[in-house]
Amino acid sequence: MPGRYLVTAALPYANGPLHVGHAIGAYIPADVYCRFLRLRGEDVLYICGSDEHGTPISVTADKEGITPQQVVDKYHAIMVKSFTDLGVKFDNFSRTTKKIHYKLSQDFFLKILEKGFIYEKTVERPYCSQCKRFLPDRYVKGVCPKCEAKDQRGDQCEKCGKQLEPHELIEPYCSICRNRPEQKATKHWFFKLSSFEQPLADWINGNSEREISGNLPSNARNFALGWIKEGLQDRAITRDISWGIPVPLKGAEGKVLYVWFDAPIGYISSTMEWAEKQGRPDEWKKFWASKDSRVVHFIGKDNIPFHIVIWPAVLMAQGEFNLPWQVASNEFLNLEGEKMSTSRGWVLWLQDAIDGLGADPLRYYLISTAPESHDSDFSLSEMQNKVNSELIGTLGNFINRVLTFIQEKNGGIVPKPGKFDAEDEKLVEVLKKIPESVGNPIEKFRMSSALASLIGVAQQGNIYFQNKEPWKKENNNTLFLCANLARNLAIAMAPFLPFSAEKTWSMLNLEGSVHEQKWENSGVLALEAGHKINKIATLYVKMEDDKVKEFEKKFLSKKKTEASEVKNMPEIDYEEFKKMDLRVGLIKEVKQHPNADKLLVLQVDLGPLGTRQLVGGIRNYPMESLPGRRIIVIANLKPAKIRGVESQGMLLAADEDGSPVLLTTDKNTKPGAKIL
Ligand code: B3M
Ligand code: ZN
Repeated sequence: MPGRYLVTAALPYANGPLHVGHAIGAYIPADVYCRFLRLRGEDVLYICGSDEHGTPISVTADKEGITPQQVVDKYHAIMVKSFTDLGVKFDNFSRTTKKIHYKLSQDFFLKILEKGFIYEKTVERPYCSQCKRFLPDRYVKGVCPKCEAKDQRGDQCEKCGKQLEPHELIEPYCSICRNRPEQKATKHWFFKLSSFEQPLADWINGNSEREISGNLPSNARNFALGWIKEGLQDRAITRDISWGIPVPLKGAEGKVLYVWFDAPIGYISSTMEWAEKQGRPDEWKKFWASKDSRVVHFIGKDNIPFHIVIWPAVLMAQGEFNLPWQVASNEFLNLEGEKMSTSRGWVLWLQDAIDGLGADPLRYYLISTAPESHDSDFSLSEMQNKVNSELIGTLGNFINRVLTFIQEKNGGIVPKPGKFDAEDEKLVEVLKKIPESVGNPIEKFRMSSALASLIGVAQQGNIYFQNKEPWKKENNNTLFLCANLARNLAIAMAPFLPFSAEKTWSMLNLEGSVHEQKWENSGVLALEAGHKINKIATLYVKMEDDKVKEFEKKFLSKKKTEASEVKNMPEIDYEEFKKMDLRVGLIKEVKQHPNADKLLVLQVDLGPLGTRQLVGGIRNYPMESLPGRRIIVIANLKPAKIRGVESQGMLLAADEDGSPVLLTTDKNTKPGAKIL
């Protein structure tokens, strides 16, 4: 009987484009897994969606000067395009801002509350008196209490992975205005995580009655068991921000569910949405509420705490849905030997990589270097080598060489074989073993070994073809077997290289789609004598040096160039500097720029110089927080029109990762005071 699998990949935050690390962290391996399971005839759903709540979204909205809704609409669309172009094929890609998700998340909350695992408590939380708001999660930064790394966000330390509550940070500061927050009382709802230490340990060790899970990867298992050993603390699952799912209770106005409470519920609500789209609204139950279904999550290692501790505990508390059967947790992908960092700009964006390097070659390289058991590295020159020698030189070469030969020397007809000799038999053995040699590692979530096996088979094919030298004397057996091997490779390629597998299938002039075949049939001799193949097309384009250089210059060396620009900055002498008239200004009034979302129009008191109108790109500051602040102004800059509004000078701000931070004075200096 076929199995049933509900496969998910972490819901990406819709607050920026995806980079290649995201792609290989979850989406590609889950896609390989699902395509493989489907070929094997299993009942499988690949479910995902964008994660559209929480401070990751609202902080981005503040930064870009647009609304959170505009942020998620923009990046949801960008992500969908990248997934489509990369051949990552979901059965449903939902959004956590959908009604169905709001309802399910609120139902989860109420059910767990009713079961006594959620309670209310008034606690002190960081509050910024300057921005006039509480500072949950990413609104506050400081030193990690565990590893002492600086500038860590209030939700999780990037360095050691520790889950944090904002008030635990040492030397906290407001991530928007850098003010030191005060502590202010506020009411929140807490999830009794502490009640689940034993059930979680049992589940992780595979001793739980409710689920099988002895096969969690060791990185995930060790982290979770270590955390449980330290003792699990109850956690607030509500927040004081306006962007999110409202807490469905009287007296909870202005509070929303914590994004990490609602996001994993998105796996279920997205499945429900899928079922509705099928016109069979109850169909989701066979995946989530049936003993014979396996829930498999694919995630990056930073999401381990949530998927192996908090999410299963929430599911246990709720009680109606399957626990994860497997949580395939990938390590990180570095870029050219350095840790990727969106804020520092050291990333390779997925869309740039797909457009510049091609979807299948990119999938090939990423899978072959997948960070499955340790961090790995994306290196463009390594990609060039691997793509040219393995993907093209071995796999592509076998298929193209064999099919071109049949086309040119045998009129495109697969010949009738005679009796096989020992070498023929050896190749038949290799061919018969494809379903296991490539399939078994996929089942064990070892996608890179599976891909290496596939290349190994193509390599055997090349050696055989070369030894047989069918160009010297006619050899029907060789052409027959190689044509069959090409067909079987197309099926075995399909999970990894969906586009070129389909292309191979159509060159072979076979019916239907390669993605609708049976995996076992990659191990049989199914192509019959007399079959006529199609015209040959090139499967892959070689990665030539000049193209690679161009790509590297455009997308990778930018940061290096920026660094060298700093080094080569020209010096100026004091006389030149003295020409600048810098003054202290006092902000009187602030208005939105009529023609530009990201700009503000300020009336600034410069004392003896009078009131000046300035246009500034500081939309990341809440408007109401600005009047009364002191800023530094270049007072003798020639007035200029900025998007139709005159600016009579310029305010100074520091550039923190693209987000301006205002320069101000140490004391309440009088307006117009000169900067010495
Ligand atoms: N959005 C974090 C991330 O994108 C988060 C995952 C949610 S999975 C339920 O890494
Ligand atoms: Zn602040």
